[in-house]
Amino acid sequence: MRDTNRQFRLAKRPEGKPDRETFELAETDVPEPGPGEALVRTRYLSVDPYMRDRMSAGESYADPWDVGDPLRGGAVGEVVDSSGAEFEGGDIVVGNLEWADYTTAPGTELTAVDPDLAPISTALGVLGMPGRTAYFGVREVAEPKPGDTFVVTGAAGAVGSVAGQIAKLSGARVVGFAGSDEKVSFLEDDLGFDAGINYKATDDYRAALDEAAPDGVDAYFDNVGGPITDAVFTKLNVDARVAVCGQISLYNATERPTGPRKLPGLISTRARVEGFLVRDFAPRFGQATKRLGEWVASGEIEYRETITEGLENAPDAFLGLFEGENIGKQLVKVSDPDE
Ligand code: NAP
Ligand code: FER
Repeated sequence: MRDTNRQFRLAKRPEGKPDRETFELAETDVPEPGPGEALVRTRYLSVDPYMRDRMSAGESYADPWDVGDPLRGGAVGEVVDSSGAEFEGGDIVVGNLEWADYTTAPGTELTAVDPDLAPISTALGVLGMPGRTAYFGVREVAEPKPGDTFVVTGAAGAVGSVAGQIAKLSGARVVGFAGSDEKVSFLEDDLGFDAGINYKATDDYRAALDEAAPDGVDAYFDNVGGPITDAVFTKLNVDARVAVCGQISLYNATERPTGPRKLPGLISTRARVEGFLVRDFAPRFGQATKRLGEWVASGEIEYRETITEGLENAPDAFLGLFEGENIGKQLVKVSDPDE
């Protein structure tokens, strides 16, 4: 148990790309749980692309933080004081916690994690929000069929790496865009993708697709947007489905981008382009987590984590998402058991 608490706050709203100045680390007292609340010691916290949206004041699916607010997000922790909450000391829980050593939270907003089922960090990745996003985005929105060509961008990341494997299990030919040769070999050699494209090694995404997806694209799971997506749109087949999951290449843009300019093609293809939020599937989260757990246990789905050590390095872990520094789920390890 630490004597004091450390907590990251939003120091200022970023213009364009956030940097270290966006964050402020404050020392506070360890908070006291109120009635029905638990005191949770953070073990792992998740950094996610959507947090960039919360740093800006504009309208978004994600509520903006105010300057001075503690940063928050998905985290796994250990209950150290359960006064009033239905948990016991030592229980592992997942919830929306502060980027801090300790957070108090209503017991009703915490979910138990079974440490015997899988490493507890997976509750933030393959068996957590990103895994569920891949599960519903592929099965309910992109809907790959046997023999289809399925393309995913951000393919070596938390969502993309799982989405591609689920599409593969559906019998599709799977092609992934990622930002390094190391990531492409992860896709092809470890995850069983049919082809990977290192988009940083070429400007001609259309030519890369001509080679990797010679029969065109039937299902597209878009995590990044921008020029790669423009190129994929030119390869869509009749009745293709596009699942708009994320647009990370645009999250730091200071001006609203023009386009997409590839919409005329949708007339001939009658393709469906559909955005989605994982929360829309909340009533079925249990089903998704169970299925993902079975796939992980059987080895049909593999997962990777990139773990940054130390709460003080959480900003670097977050900023690294925009530079492609992570393979698989980016996490921050905040404490060890028995510390
Ligand atoms: P992630 O893919 O693990 O990390 C982000 C990755 O994006 C980086 O590793 C980087 O890989 C890639 N990237 C960064 N800048 C890029 C650029 N300019 N162009 C192309 N690729 C770029 O993150 P994640 O948590 O799995 O999220 C993936 C996407 O899904 C994000 O867009 C996120 O907002 C979205 N998402 C949506 C929902 C939903 O409910 N709709 C839920 C979760 C996540 P490279 O090395 O390949 O560049
Ligand atoms: C993301 C993570 C989560 C994201 C959106 C969400 C578009 C939203 C989830 C929800 O509210 O259901 O990176 O980017």
